[in-house]
Amino acid sequence: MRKAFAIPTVAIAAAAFPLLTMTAASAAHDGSYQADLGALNQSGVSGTGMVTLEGDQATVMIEATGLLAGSPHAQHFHIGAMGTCPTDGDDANGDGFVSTTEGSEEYGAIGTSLTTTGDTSPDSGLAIDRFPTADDGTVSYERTFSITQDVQESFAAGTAVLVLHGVDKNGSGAYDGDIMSDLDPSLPMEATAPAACGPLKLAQMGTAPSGGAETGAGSTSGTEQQAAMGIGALALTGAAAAGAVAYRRRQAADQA
Ligand SMILES: [Cu+2]
Repeated sequence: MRKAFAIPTVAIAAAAFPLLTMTAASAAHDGSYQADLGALNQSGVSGTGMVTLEGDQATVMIEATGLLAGSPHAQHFHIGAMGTCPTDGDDANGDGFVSTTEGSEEYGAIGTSLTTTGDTSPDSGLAIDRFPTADDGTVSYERTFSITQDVQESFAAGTAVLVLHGVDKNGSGAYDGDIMSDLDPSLPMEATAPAACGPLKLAQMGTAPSGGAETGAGSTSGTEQQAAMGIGALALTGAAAAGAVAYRRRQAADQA
């Protein structure tokens, strides 16, 4: 007869855990991420990227200085590799540039094109008419849009990297030179080579900072929900166990 009581307990757990799993999955990447941009190709660029994720919505803020003024600077989330940035020493073919391709082993492929308007897919990776032009050598970018599943997963895995492109390596004041781009042979390498790079690291979990104690990362509605459901499931399991004990006592009393 004890087995009869085990069944409801299992049923309760089965009912509760799919919901727990769903909650965890949907919130896995939610939070605020920060990238401290480091210069590549001796660009002298510095800056910061902030990304807040909530579901498929991303709010992206970029502040950067030291860029070639008046020229477009492609900017992307790169995803799916090591989540790190190359150094100028990663110039594999020795042409004097760390190209976008040479850096991809570290930061991966384009996952999102951080355009000012319109499409944000990798297809817009070199849509130079829709990227910031750094009119005074600075970029101040903010936009909210939806991101794809693979990008969400890369953030959750800690492998999303912010990369800004376009570097005036020969100091001519424009994108030029004899070395052509690895991405588009009709463009100078200077137009597409990475100028700055920063891994996007989780700075704060969730989207509603409320001063969590132990982690210092605030609490999230998802976490609270999980905790509440966890307690509920335990309480139900406890009730079932207590019921089983009571039943056995009754049974023992009957037999006595
Ligand atoms: Cu890029």
